[in-house]
Amino acid sequence: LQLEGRLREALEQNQFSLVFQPQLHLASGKVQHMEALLRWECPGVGFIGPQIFIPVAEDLGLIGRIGEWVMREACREVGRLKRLLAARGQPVPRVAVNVSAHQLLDAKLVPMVQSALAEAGLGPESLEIEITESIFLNDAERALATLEELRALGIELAIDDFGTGYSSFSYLTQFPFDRLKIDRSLIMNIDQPGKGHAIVSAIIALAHALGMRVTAEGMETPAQAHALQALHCDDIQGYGFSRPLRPVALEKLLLARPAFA
Ligand code: G
Ligand code: G
Ligand code: MN
Ligand code: NA
Repeated sequence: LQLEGRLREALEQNQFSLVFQPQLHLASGKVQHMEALLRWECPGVGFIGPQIFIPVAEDLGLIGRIGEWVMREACREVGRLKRLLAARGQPVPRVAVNVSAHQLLDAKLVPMVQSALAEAGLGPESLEIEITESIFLNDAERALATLEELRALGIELAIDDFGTGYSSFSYLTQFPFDRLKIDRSLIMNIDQPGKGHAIVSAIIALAHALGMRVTAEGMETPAQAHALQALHCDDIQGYGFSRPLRPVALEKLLLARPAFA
């Protein structure tokens, strides 16, 4: 496959970049979190989505190096923002970084994350790690040990895409998550009366009862935002609040809309 050869060159040739999607904290109206999302601009092809190239990178054994680049770049950018916002007396939002199954089973992950934070001048309170449920199908015990190590450092953990394919309620009691992210497919129908609303309502209540905060993904309309607010969802992420942003645009949004102020 041609994609494979291209992917091998992508890191050396600086073809990766990050965008950041802010999440709106409903109770305060502030941005307290944002998700870092990887972008690959392949010369002569254009942007290729992570849902296409991440699985290829995993198969090629490249995900460790790509994941490390993402972690260091996300921390570096947030460190820069932290200093900029501090000059205005504003705290920096926490950045959520997606970590794949392969990374979680790599013994070098924890020291790598620690050094990424230290080099960026950030504490663990600036980082959240997002993982999808499917990772636990591989080696649940090792995954759990790594997650507990990260959490002991003060890094928050989020379970991503909740409500899709591999959902299992047992993960919620077995693993130490601070946050549950409800998948976009469930948020789409939340403003319609009926089953869609009932399911999201029940997931939010369950997450809160288990001591987790909740982010709704893929909020696109004001009606969805209002429905989520009525259900006491904590944060919302979606095009209806903000698209993923380049660092310059993110900086502008955060300066105009002080977090926690
Ligand atoms: O940004 P976009 O909506 O195209 O992302 C599609 C999928 O790719 C999402 O499931 C997202 O979690 C995943 N993704 C985006 N960036 C990263 C990354 O840096 N690492 C990993 N492992 N997955 C990512
Ligand atoms: O699986 P994960 O949650 O990491 O996926 C995040 C992906 O969802 C990103 O690729 C982002 O671009 C996309 N996304 C974020 N908000 C919306 C939205 O409101 N609508 C749609 N269709 N996609 C969204
Ligand atoms: Mn995610
Ligand atoms: Na998701």
